[in-house]
Amino acid sequence: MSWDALYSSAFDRVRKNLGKIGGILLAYNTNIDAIKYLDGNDLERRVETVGEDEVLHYAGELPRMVENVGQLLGSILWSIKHGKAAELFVESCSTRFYMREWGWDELRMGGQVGIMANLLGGVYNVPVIAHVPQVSRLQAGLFKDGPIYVPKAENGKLELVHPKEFQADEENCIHYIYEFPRGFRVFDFEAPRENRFIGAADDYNPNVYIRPEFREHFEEIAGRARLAIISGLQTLTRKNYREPFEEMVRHLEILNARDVPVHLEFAFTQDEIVRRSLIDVLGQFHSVGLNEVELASIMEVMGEKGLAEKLLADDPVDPIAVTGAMLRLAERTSVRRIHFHTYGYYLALTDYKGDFVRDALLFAALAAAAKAKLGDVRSIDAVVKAMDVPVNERAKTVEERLAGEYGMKNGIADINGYQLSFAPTKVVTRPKSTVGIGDTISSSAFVGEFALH
Ligand code: 8BR
Ligand code: 8BR
Ligand code: GLC
Repeated sequence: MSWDALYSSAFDRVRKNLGKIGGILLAYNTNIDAIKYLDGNDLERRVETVGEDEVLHYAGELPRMVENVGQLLGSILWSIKHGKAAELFVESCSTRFYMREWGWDELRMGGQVGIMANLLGGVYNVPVIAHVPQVSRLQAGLFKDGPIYVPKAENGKLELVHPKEFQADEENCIHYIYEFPRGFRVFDFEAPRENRFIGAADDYNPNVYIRPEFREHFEEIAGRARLAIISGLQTLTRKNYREPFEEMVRHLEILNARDVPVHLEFAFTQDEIVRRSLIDVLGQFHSVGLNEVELASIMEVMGEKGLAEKLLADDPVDPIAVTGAMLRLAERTSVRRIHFHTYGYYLALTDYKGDFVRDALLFAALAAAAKAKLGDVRSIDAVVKAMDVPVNERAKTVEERLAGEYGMKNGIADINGYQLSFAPTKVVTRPKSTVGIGDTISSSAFVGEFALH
């Protein structure tokens, strides 16, 4: 069958079965994304006002966190220069005020949980229970209508209500997202690809604050879930990770005792100690989702420097190196499913077999193309419209290498008792924005797999 035919049949079958999945628990990070599409002249003027000496140093090396406006502007330049995403905590009040004054073009739902809740609940109509660290009016208003719930505890009794009905006036957790297109120019820098820098003016998500409703009523909350996705651990540091980690492991144990498969969305985790600790608990998850930078960062702390380098050497990323790294990770942790995504293709390594794994990847690629094209996916019909986006040409060489090395056919191969599934993706030439595509991919594939099985 052609890839277009496989795409179309995968979409139809996932769509038909989404109603059968049941509740999905999403924890822990939700915030408000204030998106600013950068303007080169404006940015240069701002740098000159602060003074190049205060700024340009950070374009060469990111600070650990943002403590003044010079560091903010320098970090934005770092992202542009490298074409890389970065996210830093903004501690200083005056810098938070500066970002607010600078303004935004668009307010959007942010955080892995928020983005996935709107997609799964608001678009796919699958019931979700979301952890929202702070329910401000602005935050609540960004949730789509649909079966999206947050736990509310009154007199020790738990209720599930839509965030708009939660009616609390808690704080705003705002992440300022500075987006730039490929080729964006400022001073002597030119962005090699589209991306963004994120300044988090938020005291809750970066510390993985877990609400009392979740701490006190987790058994009951877990009782409503058939699947779970955990995210938001990436901003923890060796200084603050122990307490939220302990609580997360308790949540995992409860979910595992109920046979609820849990997916970990592994975003870029700067702190090596936190990264190691995540690898240590990975075996308690059913599944993990990551990109090439994240996989390389894991190989590095596992002592696989050679593999880590290979993962970052080529474009498109060498699929044989990816498979080798996924096998190492699966053998080390016993996690049952590893979903890798990169620009142009996805791979999944599972300790179980079936076409449904590949078909869920194809469904996810359609959702990602819709997200890249539109910024916000409003309905499942917008997803099917992404069928028009052509399958990435460069994925052909990737497919040929997988066929040569592992005898892959129709995107499926057997390796050392595992199944390797492949999907060539649809890449949108001029994406509206880049934030949240990874979350769309991982949640659609994970949930799609259970819709099909
Ligand atoms: P993409 O650029 O493909 O989105 O990959 C994720 C990136 O996260 C990595 O390349 C890495 O640059 C980046 N990253 C993040 Br997010 N936060 C970072 C930080 N504080 N320091 C360095 N890199 C960071
Ligand atoms: P991360 O931020 O976790 O790297 O996720 C981004 C993913 O989005 C990439 O792995 C890539 O598969 C996908 N993606 C990007 Br970036 N740009 C895209 C585009 N223009 N069209 C479709 N998918 C895209
Ligand atoms: C991180 C950021 C958040 C953004 C999300 C997108 O969680 O903190 O602002 O919306 O990534 O994936």
